[in-house]
Amino acid sequence: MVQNSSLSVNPIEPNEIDEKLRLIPQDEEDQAMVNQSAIPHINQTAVDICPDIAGDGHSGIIKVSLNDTRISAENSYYLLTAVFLFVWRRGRVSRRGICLVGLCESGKTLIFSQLIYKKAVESFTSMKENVGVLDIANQGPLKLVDIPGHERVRQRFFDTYKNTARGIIFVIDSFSLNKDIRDVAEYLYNVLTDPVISSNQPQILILCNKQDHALAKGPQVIQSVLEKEMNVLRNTQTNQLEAVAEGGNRKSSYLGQEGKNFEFADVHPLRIEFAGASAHTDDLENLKKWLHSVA
Ligand SMILES: Nc1nc2c(ncn2[C@@H]2O[C@H](COP(=O)(O)OP(=O)(O)O)[C@@H](O)[C@H]2O)c(=O)[nH]1
Ligand SMILES: [Mg+2]
Repeated sequence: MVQNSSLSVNPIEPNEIDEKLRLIPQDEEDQAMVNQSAIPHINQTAVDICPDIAGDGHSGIIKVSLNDTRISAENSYYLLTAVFLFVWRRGRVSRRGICLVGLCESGKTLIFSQLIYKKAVESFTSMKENVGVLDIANQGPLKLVDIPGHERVRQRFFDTYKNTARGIIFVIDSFSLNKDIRDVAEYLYNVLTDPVISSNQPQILILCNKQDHALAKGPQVIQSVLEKEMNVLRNTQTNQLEAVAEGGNRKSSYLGQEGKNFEFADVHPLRIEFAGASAHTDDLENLKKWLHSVA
């Protein structure tokens, strides 16, 4: 159970955010990781440092004999793997953003203000993002970004912040889902098939907000309703893609597993979780637990 006290939050100016995020000790972690990785020793017999050759003035020449120079394919493989892991982990460690996305009126800004200001702040439909810092106890700060849901601007803001996303919270209005199901599924489909998201693999939480509403659907029902809608959408999108680019690499953009109905569990390697919340009653425990696990 995440204690409220373990997740303290501060509204903060954008330039202060960068200052705070710089405090994360990335280099130590990276160094530890490289030390632990399986970089093989360069075989001492393969490369000899020549002692001074009397009279020729050349010292420290690297003498390499033909038999010994071979850096084996295995060693190259280990070295490349280590470099790749180093670069990948460095990218992952430096990604400290959490993007709040979802349709207009789903409750993103109320969630943002409950987490950052610890109170409900009524907001108007915004065309600008809100940015604040969450301090997760023992795990460092996360930069929370509330991305406006308006169709005209949301892609632009998502493009700006998606590269730094360590996690994405997709907020759903659990009461009005029936009415909005098509739009919700389309937006979610776009997020999940985004090449940057597929490549960086941030953790994804589908947050079923407004659970305080008497007619709200629970997270499990929402998951199955969404899976059905995503299935329909995937068929349409796949058919369109095939029509446009015959012979193209369809698999790269295929969401889930081919030959069966769409399930969130099949969207490898993304980890997608569902949880309920009510920003209105400040019931955000599931969200705080998730933030803790992501940080
Ligand atoms: N009943 C209820 N209303 C909520 C909840 N979260 C947000 N709202 C209301 O839904 C409306 C839209 O919220 P807002 O945060 O502006 O949504 P956004 O457009 O996604 O940023 C506002 O009137 C909020 O008070 C909730 O958990 N329960
Ligand atoms: Mg808003």
